[in-house]
Amino acid sequence: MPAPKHLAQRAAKLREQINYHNHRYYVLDRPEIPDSEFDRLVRALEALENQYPELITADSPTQRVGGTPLPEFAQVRHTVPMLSLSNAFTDTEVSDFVRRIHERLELNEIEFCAEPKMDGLAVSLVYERGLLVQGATRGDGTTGEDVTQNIRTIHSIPLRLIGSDYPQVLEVRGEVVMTKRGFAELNRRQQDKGEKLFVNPRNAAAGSLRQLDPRLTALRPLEFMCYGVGNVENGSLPDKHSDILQRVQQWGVRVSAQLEVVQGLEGCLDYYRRMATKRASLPFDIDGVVYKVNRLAQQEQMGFVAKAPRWAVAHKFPAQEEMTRVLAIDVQVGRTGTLTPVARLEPVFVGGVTVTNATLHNQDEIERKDVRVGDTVIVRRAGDVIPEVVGVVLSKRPAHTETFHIPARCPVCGSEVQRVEGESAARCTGGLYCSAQRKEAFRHFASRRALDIEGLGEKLVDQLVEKKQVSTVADIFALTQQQLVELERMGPKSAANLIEAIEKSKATTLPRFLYALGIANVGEATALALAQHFGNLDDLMSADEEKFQQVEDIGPVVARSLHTFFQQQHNREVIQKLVQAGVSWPAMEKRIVETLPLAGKTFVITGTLSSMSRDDAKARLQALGAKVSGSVSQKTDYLVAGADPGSKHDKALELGVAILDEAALQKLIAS
Ligand code: 5U1
Repeated sequence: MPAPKHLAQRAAKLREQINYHNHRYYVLDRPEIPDSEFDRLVRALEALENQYPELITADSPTQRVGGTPLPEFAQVRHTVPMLSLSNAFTDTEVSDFVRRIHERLELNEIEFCAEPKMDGLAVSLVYERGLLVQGATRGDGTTGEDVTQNIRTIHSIPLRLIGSDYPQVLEVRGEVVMTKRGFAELNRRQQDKGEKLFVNPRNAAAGSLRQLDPRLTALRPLEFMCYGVGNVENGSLPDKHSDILQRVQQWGVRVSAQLEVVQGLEGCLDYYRRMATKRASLPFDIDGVVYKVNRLAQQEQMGFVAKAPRWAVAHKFPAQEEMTRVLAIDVQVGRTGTLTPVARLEPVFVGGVTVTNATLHNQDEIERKDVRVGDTVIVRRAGDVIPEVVGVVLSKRPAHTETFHIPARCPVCGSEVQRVEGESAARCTGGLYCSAQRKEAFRHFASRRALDIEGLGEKLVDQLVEKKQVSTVADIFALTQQQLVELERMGPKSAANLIEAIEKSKATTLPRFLYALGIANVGEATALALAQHFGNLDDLMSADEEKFQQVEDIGPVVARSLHTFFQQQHNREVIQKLVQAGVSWPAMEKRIVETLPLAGKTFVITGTLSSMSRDDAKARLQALGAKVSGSVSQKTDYLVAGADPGSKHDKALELGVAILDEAALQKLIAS
């Protein structure tokens, strides 16, 4: 039975609505309705089409994903060849390009259309009477592959153009790309499934578009960005490139939001610099910018050279990826004992600098990428991000390479290396004994919130460690004025002051002492909770992981870290020496936190307090059982606001958090 007229009309209306919202969502990035509402429209159309298959049209939004995989892609001959672009790598080369245009056109001021050069895969889309009839890759510029079924799965490509004033045949050209975020999500999914990871968004886009099964392409987050038109029949277009792109955009095709009309060489170079600074924050990878003479009549006058137009040039950014060879893999020990494998590379110029090292992050990453000494690898340096190895070129792997493993013992101190379950990092358990961790451990030990040794700064620590005057933090207390005077920039007066500060630091508190030890994952709040729970150091040092987990907010990772630290003989010896040197603290009462007056309450402190420092206020609130957090959220009970409180105060007002001034805080503490 044919579909009744009103249902045919309803199907047409639904198609129109879905296409409208699809365009707002995928092309304009301005959705009007929630996803659930959009899904409802699609389901309604599907139901109608199931009941009356004759209502299905080629441009129906339900028909994006075709059914059957292809045996291979058919070849497509481009009606108008798809040209490539000449490249310019320096300002001088751009200046030469502009000069040649001035000479040929005998004009001094040229208008250019400047666009980002998307790092994707060039494709051609052919629309006949507004209907998408063909999608093809660029191929060699003359012949490409017919990827229509795959192209149809890309939501930012309209299956039918909007409006009616388009040419009868319109070929739109541009790049199929993947957003950086889409790429990261795709790789996460690949990793979860144990499948091969893609090296970069461009490879992922190319691989996705060349799937023989369009259902697979449909699962990939691909997008399309138009940069021009090819074959145009029976219809007219504006006489400037920028206006043509604007028209194409009005017909529903996505065009770069960064497109600009600029004047002359200065305008081009200024655009290049602005895009270079924006590059890292753009949603897509771009590898340069393109300048095109804007007026079509002038383009025609310029003509072509070989396979590239004389009226356009790609001004490339320094490459962010290059190939090089792994000479060695070293393991660095960081300030908290984390072991980081680092690839030593044959020097390579990438991202504007010469790179000789790249982080391999951790054992999981090494296994995932299977990087081996001798491998040829792709190194990436994007923006100011530290260089990383993104993948191995397996076809170039030499014979007899070996898989790399993080060593079982610390390469610096020989202590056991532990891999914490659920964490990708491997850690040296050497703690204060490990010289790689020592400088940082000294800095941390002497810092204001730890033992607070005034004058024992970074430079001094470096000298003391390098001159081997101290090997563990306990040695600080054996330093003499004579030893200190011999250090650079240390006069008798400063040496005497430092000795006095060291002496003064011996009288501390148990939470400060625990924090000063620099145990992995033990910050100030954890140190305080530990001190309050155990009350003394002996009980704490003999606790097992289970006992540690009984402390509020301590989970298995921190418990393991604490237990491991206190089980190491050298750490116990350092602690013993510190106590022997006179480091001491007043006895602490064991506290059952739940019984304290401010238990369960979360405070945030902001602004300047006049009667005490913020640290003091924090310590006093914590002593009453409160938690003190650094930022205001729904979980905050009170904001303590001193003078000039700033944005935390605004946020607290917004969330309806109770605000205490200094007087109210003092009253609370006193009561
Ligand atoms: N943005 C942009 N990319 N791109 C690539 N424009 C552009 N134009 C091209 C190519 C190959 O070619 C035309 C100038 C012919």
